[in-house]
Amino acid sequence: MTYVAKPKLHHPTLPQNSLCYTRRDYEGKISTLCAGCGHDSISAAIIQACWELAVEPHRIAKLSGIGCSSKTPDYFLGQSHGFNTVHGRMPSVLTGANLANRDLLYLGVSGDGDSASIGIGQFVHAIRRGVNMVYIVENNGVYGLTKGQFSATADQGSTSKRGVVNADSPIDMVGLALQLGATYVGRSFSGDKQQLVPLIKGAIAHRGAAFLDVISPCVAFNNHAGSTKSYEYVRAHNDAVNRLDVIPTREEIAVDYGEGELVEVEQHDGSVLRLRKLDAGYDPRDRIAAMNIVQQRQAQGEVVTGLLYVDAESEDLHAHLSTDARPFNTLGARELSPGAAVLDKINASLR
Ligand SMILES: Cc1ncc(C[n+]2csc(CCOP(=O)(O)OP(=O)(O)O)c2C)c(N)n1
Ligand code: SF4
Ligand SMILES: [Mg+2]
Repeated sequence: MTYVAKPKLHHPTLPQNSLCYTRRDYEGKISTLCAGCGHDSISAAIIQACWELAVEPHRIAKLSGIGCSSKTPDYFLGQSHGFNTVHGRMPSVLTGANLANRDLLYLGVSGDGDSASIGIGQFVHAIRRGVNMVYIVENNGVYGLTKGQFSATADQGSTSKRGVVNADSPIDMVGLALQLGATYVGRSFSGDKQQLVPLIKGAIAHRGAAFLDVISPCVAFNNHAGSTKSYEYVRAHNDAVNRLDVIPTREEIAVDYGEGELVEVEQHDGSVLRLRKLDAGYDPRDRIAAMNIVQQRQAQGEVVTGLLYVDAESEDLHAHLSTDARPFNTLGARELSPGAAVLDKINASLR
């Protein structure tokens, strides 16, 4: 329970990262989610990724909406900045925070209800504007918090726990993100930490809108036969196109792979995304091909996972708007409020 505080004492032999922090330093409160909920595994993957990258916790801002998924930021990165918005409104609050201070790493955590139903208008504009962020949708196909109604990502023909058939067409968040211009797009499964942790690390290193659709089974309302978001269904239909390693700098590359099995993409910060191909013909630098394969495999009932698309030349909203690089909290009163004369000049220039 959240009122049970975690002990602060660390065992002295716990492994530490380059900042001398243990994984415990990236944890949050004790989770109140149902035992076995996929969302808890995603929280564990976020903790692992931030610990491995040795991100300073005070450099991260985690934002969410409303839902079981949106509660999870309470359970990780307890020493980071946090903002729990109104249902579906996380993207605009994140966009504003990012514009005010580009020095933080923005982590948006949401659910399929939060982002594909009530918040879809917010989601699409944050993605198409290229806000520099890691946007994770913890996708279980239902509104878990309000007791399991179908969400907009539930597959047509899938059944609820009580046997009701979903007649509506699903929204595919990955297809949407690709179409909207996201520059880093991945899909993963909460039960595959080996795949998910590097995808999150790559997204953190990426400059621009990085989107991750993570299938995350709801054990209370959507883990039965007939659901396409259950542990069993996703394990049986998981079609990974590649496996990702994130190498912090080019020098550190040590592993040997056979020729033709690798794609390497260098990101702005010098980190290298090293992709081992599982699908020989798949090139994650081709947006149209990514859109095609996602649609084709989906029609066959498969769940395509991995790093589906990356644009190494990506730009973010600040570059589009040519904003001042200085965070607002470093500016003085005169710069933030330059007075009526300056405002008159701006107005005159627009007449
Ligand atoms: C404005 C508003 N409308 C409706 C609700 C009720 N509500 C709370 S959470 C939720 C859906 C959450 O679903 P999802 O984002 O998929 O999260 P999950 O619980 O499945 O992780 C709804 C409809 C609300 N809190 N606020
Ligand atoms: S209701 Fe579903 S989504 Fe919510 S905590 Fe329980 S298993 Fe997770
Ligand atoms: Mg949901």
